[in-house]
Amino acid sequence: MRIDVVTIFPDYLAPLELSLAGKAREKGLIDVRVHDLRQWTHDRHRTVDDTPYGGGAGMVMRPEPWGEAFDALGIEGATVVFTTPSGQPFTQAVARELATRDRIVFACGRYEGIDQRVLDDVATRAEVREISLGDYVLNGGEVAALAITEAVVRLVPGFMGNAESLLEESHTLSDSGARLLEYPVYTKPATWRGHDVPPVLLSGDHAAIASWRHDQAVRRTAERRPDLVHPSVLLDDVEIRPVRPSDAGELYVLQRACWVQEQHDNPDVRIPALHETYDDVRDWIARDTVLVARSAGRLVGAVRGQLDGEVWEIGRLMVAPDLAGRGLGRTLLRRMEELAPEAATSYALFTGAGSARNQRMYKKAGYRLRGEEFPGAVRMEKRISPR
Ligand code: JD8
Repeated sequence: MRIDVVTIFPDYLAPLELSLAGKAREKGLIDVRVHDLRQWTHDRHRTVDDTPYGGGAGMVMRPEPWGEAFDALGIEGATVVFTTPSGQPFTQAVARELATRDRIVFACGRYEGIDQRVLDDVATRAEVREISLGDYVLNGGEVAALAITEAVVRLVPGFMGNAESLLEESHTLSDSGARLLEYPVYTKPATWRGHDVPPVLLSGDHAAIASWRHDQAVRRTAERRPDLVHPSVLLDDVEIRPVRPSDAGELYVLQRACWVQEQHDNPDVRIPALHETYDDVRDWIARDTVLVARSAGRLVGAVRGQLDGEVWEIGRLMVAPDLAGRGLGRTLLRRMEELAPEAATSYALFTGAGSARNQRMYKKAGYRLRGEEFPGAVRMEKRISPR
């Protein structure tokens, strides 16, 4: 693969000499060339920018130097990547795509950007990709070109010593189609500053180690990047169905277990769920709309709904503590919202004033705080968009 980088700050790309890309160059796997755009200027000041047509702050990069640069580099058939905050988000999938190219030319802009006619002209004789490193503003395109080059080069066949390890990485699709974040890693010593390595990793039991690592990856992904995976992957063996009278016992026990944390977070609050009797539970599962979640024969979650006027009151949303953080709560909430009768115009629920994690989840689901439900508990509501 040949990579050309055009920039007014060639030293910015010096890191490509080092690290991974450096080795790839030694192996002849990639040929990286960095070019100073100013070599394609002809005035004493080697000018690459001018004032913007239509006015406004800052300067715009002139088209002529770029045009001459691309002419000189011969970009026919190449993939020309303009790194720009208005580009397509860069992802591992884009990296895999670019890694199939023979020739990539990075155009690193500065100032307010490059005259648009440069991109329009290049598009007549090469593939143009406008790619953004992320939703934040940098001062130029060099950092993005560096990062994209590293992410692409390491996917070039023959580059990674053990291609095997590429399969296990974050953002790499696993067999079940899940894109899971990495599990935590450890090395010697087994105890460091009083911190022990998780015993399972010292057990030699590879099945247990693999299961522990998967659990850790699922937990991290659900907590840090729920957007990455389809809920079904996190809950691949969970069945959600309407409650049956036979669920009452388990539900009563689960309710007690799930509200212990709530009591910890709200020590001075009298929490109704912890003061209900078994018969109370049997009464409301007979009266209300109730969904339960079961996994491996165990009741692991539940939620109820009841109509109060035009408000679909959602409550008793519970997830077995050992399965928290996998998106089951959000899935149960969404499923109960879907069961709201036509007459309902809003959803409402309440949680502990001290239950930050719950409130965060409800806010992510579109609920907004609506004052006190009772001492120590906050009410949250969400309008139902017209159906
Ligand atoms: C190229 C000029 C600076 C941007 C006025 C600040 C990528 N993820 C990313 N954030 N920022 C960039 C990026 C910024 C650039 C250029 C890329 C060329 N600037 C401009 C518009 C607002 N200044 C980027 N990839």
